[in-house]
Parts: sequence; C-alpha cells; structure tokens
Amino acid sequence: MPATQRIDALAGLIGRTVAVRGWVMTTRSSGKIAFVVLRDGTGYLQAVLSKKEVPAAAWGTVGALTQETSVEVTGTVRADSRAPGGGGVELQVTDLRILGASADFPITPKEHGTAFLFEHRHLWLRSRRQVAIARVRHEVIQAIRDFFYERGFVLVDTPILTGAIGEHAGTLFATDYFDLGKAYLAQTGQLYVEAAAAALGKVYCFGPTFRAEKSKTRRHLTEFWMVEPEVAWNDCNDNMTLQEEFVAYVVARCLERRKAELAELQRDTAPLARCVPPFPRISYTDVVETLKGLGATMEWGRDLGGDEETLLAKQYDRPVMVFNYPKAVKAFYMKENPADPRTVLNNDMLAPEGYGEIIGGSQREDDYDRLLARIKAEGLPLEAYGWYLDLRKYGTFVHSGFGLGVERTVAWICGIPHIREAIAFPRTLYKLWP
Ligand code: NSS
Repeated sequence: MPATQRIDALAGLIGRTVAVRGWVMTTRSSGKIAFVVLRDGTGYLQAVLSKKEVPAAAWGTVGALTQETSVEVTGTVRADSRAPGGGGVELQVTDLRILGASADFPITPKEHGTAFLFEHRHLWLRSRRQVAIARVRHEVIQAIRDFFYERGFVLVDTPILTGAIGEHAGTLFATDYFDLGKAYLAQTGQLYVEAAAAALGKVYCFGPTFRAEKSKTRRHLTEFWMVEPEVAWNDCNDNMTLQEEFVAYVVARCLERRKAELAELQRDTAPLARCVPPFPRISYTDVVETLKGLGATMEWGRDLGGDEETLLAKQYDRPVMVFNYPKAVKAFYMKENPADPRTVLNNDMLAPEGYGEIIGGSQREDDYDRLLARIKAEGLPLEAYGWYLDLRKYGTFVHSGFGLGVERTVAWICGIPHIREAIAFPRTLYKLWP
C-alpha cells in the first residue's frame, strides 16, 4: 500500500505513487476517461481515471461518485499547471474505493438562500468559500497569539462565569449559580486582566465573550471571540500605538500567508495592503463636526452608530481611531479626561470599507475615589467590585488596554458582508442550532 498523503503535500511528490482520502466534489466522464475532483480540507485535486488502466471494479464505481462521497484513490502524482484544484498537480488513478456513500447532499452547486445554508451550517462548512474563511480566521488567531508572544505579553485566561458586570447591565446572560445567586457569562475579561497586569506587567486574555444583544445587524453576535491586552504604565496614546501596530501585523500576516484563500474569496487586497501605521487619530468632538460637514444629523453627546461609523471611515484609506468620547455613553471603568471631564481617555478603532468598530479600548480609571463614584453613579452593586477597587488601593498604576472582536476583524479581512460567516457555528438572536 502506498503511503496516504494530504493534497497539500502532493506538489512535492511528483512521480510518486500515493493514496489520498477525501470527498468528491464533481465528476465528469467521457465513457473512457473520468475526471473526479476531490477535496480533503488541505486542498483540491483532480483525479483522472482511464477505463483501460484501472480495475473494472474501480471503473464501475465512477457512476456512484455522488457529491460528498468519501473515497480513497491511489495513483501517480503528475505535474499539471492547468488542473482544477490549483495545486499544480493531478493524480493519474490506479485504483479507487468508496469509503462512505453520500445520497442527495442538500447543498448543490446551484444557489441556495442564506437561511437554508445556515440551517445546514454543519455541511455548508465544507464549501470552498467557507473553508477559505475558516483558514483566514485560523491565521488571524495565530497572528494574534504570535504578536503578543513576540512582545513578551503573558496569556492569562479569565473566567467565563463571572460575578461582576463587565460592560453593560442590559446585555447579560445570567444563570443560577448554586447558593451564590446569579452568575453572568463574561461580556469581557478586562476587569480580570487589569488585576493580572499588576502581577505580570503586559498580559492578554483571549476567549469567547457573551452579549445578550437583541440587535439584528450584520455586526452583532451573542457569542463572539475577543482578545484583550492590558498593559501596566501605558496611557491612552500608548494604547493607540499598540492597537495600530497590532492590527497592521495581523492584516500583513493574512496578506502574506493566506493569498490563496483571499483569492478564493475574491477579496480586493489593495485596501488591506494600505493598513500600515500610523492610522489617523481624531477626537470625538472633531468627528461630530466632520459628520455634520458631511450632512449627517449628529449632536455632541450621542454615541456613534453604525451608519456614522461607516460615513466617517469612508473619509480615510486605512483604519481610523476616534478618541475621547463623552463619558455618558461609555463604560464606568474609563478614566476621565483631565483636560475635559465631559469625556474619557478612550478610543475606538473603525475599520475601512464599512466594517465599523473592530476595537474598543481605554486608559482605566486608576483613582480609587473617582472609580468608586462611577460605580455608584451607574448603580452597579458595590459588593461585586470590592476586589476591582483593591487594584486602586494597593499601588495604583496607570494602565490601558483594549478589546478586538475576532469575527468583525475576520469579516473585514475576508471582505464578507456579514459577521455570522466569520465563525463556524454563529450564535445570534435567532440561531442556536446547529
Ligand atoms: O464592548 S467593547 O467595545 N469593549 C470591551 O468589551 C472592553 N472591555 C475591551 C477592553 O478594553 N478590554 O468590545 C470590544 C470589541 C468591539 O470593538 C467589537 O469588535 C467586539 O468587541 N464586539 C462584538 N463583536 C461581535 N458581536 C458583538 N455583539 C460585539 N460586541 C463587541
């Protein structure tokens, strides 16, 4: 038996006899010669069967090779730059065996509606586009980990079951927690990485976060992955510098290592190639004026909505950072701006091409009394924040951090219209299965 190989290894095995296992995508036969296109997750491969050269049993199965039949093919690897599959090779088959039949695969090459595809998400994942998106997501996540590892950050895993509200009281998933009352699914790991930053200096957490958002926009999931660095002694400006270096790094990695996938997705990579620092930085107050100048109805004090973000981001050729938002529309933990106490030392990063906010970050309130006042003013239960206030009691420190949403970032890099295709099994207001 020849050794079993993955399709992506075949380009280095020209002339060799190998076995490949995979799933049938399409078949075409002239009666004497048959072409079977296979996929195995690592690539696509055309297998060529000649009636004269394969055993009769193998030739006899050709008609049964329906879409998604799993098979094992044996044959010789041949260089062929034009072969469908794109790996520069095809397989001259010497034998073929069906491993698992597949009758009436529901997703055919014809067009299907989005609702139908999401009901069949477990099977839709096999399609070329979805495989390409999954591989870009994988690269984004690996790049995130490499970026922080290379810069000496320590990964700290924060809890998913939490006792304190991290962001907004309005979007909590709650569950009963034994005799201790309610536990909330984490909206953020931030409060915990703040504690860890005082222990380790530069840290990040990276995990799923949960928001009971009833919004039906193309930018919202109820479960999404967020990476949250937190750095002792960084102020708001250092925080923005870290963000632009970070986003530029992740984008550059995808351009370098996921060319084939971005091509599969027909992504115009020119806008991505422009994502090099420095990114423009503009204050919220200036943004309000800019938006008014562009004809939007926007008054000082209101948070930016999706439409305003899109309109603003269109004015720039790379991501833009908006800083110093009004205190009233932002979370309790953000540090008040000493130069204008109506605002806080925060920023959002807006992606270009209409993708909107991908990062929210801030310098944290490090003054015990001010933080206490904010917690009280927001009506948050004081007893849940005793430990968080302690960080301001025992050697308080300037510190900043941010959160980047993985699915929004993947959707933008892939150029796909909706965030729900950026994760294998999305969770939204309407989606709990599969
Ligand atoms: O709410 S954020 O703006 N900020 C935080 O959670 C901070 N605690 C982060 C920090 O400073 N450590 O969310 C951050 C990002 C936001 O910019 C989006 O990219 C993403 O998280 N995000 C979402 N993605 C998908 N769906 C939903 N619902 C969602 N909410 C936020």
